[in-house]
Amino acid sequence: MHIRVINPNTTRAMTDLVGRSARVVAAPGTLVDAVQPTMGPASIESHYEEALAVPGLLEQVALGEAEGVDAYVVACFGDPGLDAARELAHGPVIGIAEAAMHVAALVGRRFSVVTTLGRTRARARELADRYGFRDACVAVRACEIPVLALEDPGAQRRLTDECRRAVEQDGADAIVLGCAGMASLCAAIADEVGVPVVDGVAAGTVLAQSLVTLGLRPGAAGEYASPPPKPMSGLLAGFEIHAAVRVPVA
Ligand code: 2AL
Repeated sequence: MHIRVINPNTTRAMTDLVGRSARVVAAPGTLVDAVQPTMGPASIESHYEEALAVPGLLEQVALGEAEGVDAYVVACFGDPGLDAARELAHGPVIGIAEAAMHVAALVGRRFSVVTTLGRTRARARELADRYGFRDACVAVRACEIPVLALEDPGAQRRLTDECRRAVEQDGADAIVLGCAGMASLCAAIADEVGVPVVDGVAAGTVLAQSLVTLGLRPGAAGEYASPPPKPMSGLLAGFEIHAAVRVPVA
C-alpha cells in the first residue's frame, strides 16, 4: 500500500516532519512518502494562503494518480482543497483536521482544538461544524505561535500551557493539535496534560491506511464525480481536465 502525505505548504522541513510522523504509525508493508507543492505559500495561516495553496496541492494529487498512489493525507489543519482532491483521486483523501476530530471524538466526549494563530480559529470551528462536531468541539484556542516558529525555543512550553488550560478551563477530555507542524510535540504534550492529545498527521495516516484496507473510497458517481472536461486558461491552463479521471464502477 502506498500512502502519500501532502504538505500543502512549500517548507521542506515541514514536509520532512510530516513524513516522519506518518511513518511512525504506518503498518509494515505500507509505503509512506511525503511531498510538497512546487508553488505556493511557505506556510498557511490565512484564507488567502489557503486558497493559493490549493493548485499546487491538486497538482501533487494528479502526479500521485499517475504513480498509482493508494491514498492521500492532506497535512494542513485547514484541510485545504479536500473536496477537490477527492474529485481527482481514485483512493481515499483524508484531511488532518477531519482525521484528528474523528479520532478525538472516539477517546473523549469533549475536545478542544489548540491551533497556531488566533486568526485560524474560525476555520477550525467551521471544520468542526462541517464534520458534525459542533457540540463535541468545546473550544478552539490559539497559542499565537506562527506555523514556522513551532520548533523555536519556548514554543513547546507555550503550546503545552495552552493545552493545559483547555483541560482545566474548557473541561476538554481530549486535545486536537491544530497544525501539522505540531506533530513532533504530540507525545511530550500528552505526557504533561494527562488527556489524549491527537495529532492529525498520525490520525490521518492510520485512517487512510484503514480505508484502503477496507476497500472504501469516495463514490465516483455523486458529488465527488470527476470534474467535467472544460477549458482552463492563463496560469491554470495546465490544470485542464481532458477526460473523466474517476469513472463510476458499473
Ligand atoms: C497549518 C498547517 O497545518 N500547515 C500550515 O502551513 N498551517 N495550520 C495552522 N493552523 O496554521
